[in-house]
Amino acid sequence: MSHEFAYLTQSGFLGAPAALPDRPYAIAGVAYDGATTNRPGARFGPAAIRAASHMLCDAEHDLFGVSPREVLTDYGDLLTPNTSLVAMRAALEGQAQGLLERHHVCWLGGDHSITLSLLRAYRAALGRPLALVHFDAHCDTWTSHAGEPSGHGTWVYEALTEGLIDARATTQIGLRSPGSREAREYVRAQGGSIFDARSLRGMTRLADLEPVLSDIRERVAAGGSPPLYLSLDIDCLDPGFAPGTGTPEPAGLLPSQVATLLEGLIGLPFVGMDVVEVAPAYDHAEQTSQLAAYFVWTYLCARLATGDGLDPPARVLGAVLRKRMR
Ligand SMILES: [Mn+2]
Repeated sequence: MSHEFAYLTQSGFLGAPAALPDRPYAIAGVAYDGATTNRPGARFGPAAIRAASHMLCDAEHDLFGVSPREVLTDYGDLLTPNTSLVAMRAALEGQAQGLLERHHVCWLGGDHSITLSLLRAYRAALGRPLALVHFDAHCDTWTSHAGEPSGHGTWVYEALTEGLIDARATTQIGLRSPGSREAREYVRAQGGSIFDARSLRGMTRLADLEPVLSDIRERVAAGGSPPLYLSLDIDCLDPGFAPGTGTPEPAGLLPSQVATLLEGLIGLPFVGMDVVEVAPAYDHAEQTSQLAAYFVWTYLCARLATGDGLDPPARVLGAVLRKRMR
């Protein structure tokens, strides 16, 4: 059976087959949107991102020259109730830990509240705080969710408070939403780094964006190379490119800026990533889900091409992967 035919008959991300425990990389959906503050619908994000990924065909990357198709499996959407945030988290954290101990996982949201559960699972599995690269229009360091303790805009604050991430090894990119200065600059006040959207206007070449990449590299090195997690809220992009999201903020990043940064983030100890807040009901021509799929694919190809991200917790030997790449 040719790959092309197999791809047409598989519904997983990039046509990946379901639930193969020996494959090093995995996709898992978290179809929860009960913690959104504005427009709901991100529960349909994972399905839309998977469908959009099929546009990438054989998935061979034009820069990295690799395809993740033969090393990828897709677990579908995890069994999480849409009843309450507490119930979702209780269901998600155990499933997430089981998957991330076996695979290098890309998680498809869902709203951004899922990331706190994922970071808790990584922190428990790894035994140390993580470094974080966080693309978003929003700081997500608010201390309450309309009077409740947790929502989709509080997870960075909670992750810092719980010691899940190392503030000095945390970088936020694309921030621009309204909010108090205290919330917007919280990560910087804790010792982390913020490249807001205004500071990146007009910076489209790799050379322009090199200071962002250098800052991340220096922070990870200074922290003793902690495991690095990428959380990519699709609303980091300008809504002209990515309208299909719950809390759009004008004057955002360009897709090419995000792609350049993802391509440049090689040689770093990544352990996983998520892309969140894709809400297909507000999308046009599937452009938001296509960008989300493109970014997950870019991330996977960067890891695969460079051998990043094969350290624990993924119980996968680099030799297995290199054999598959030959
Ligand atoms: Mn956001």
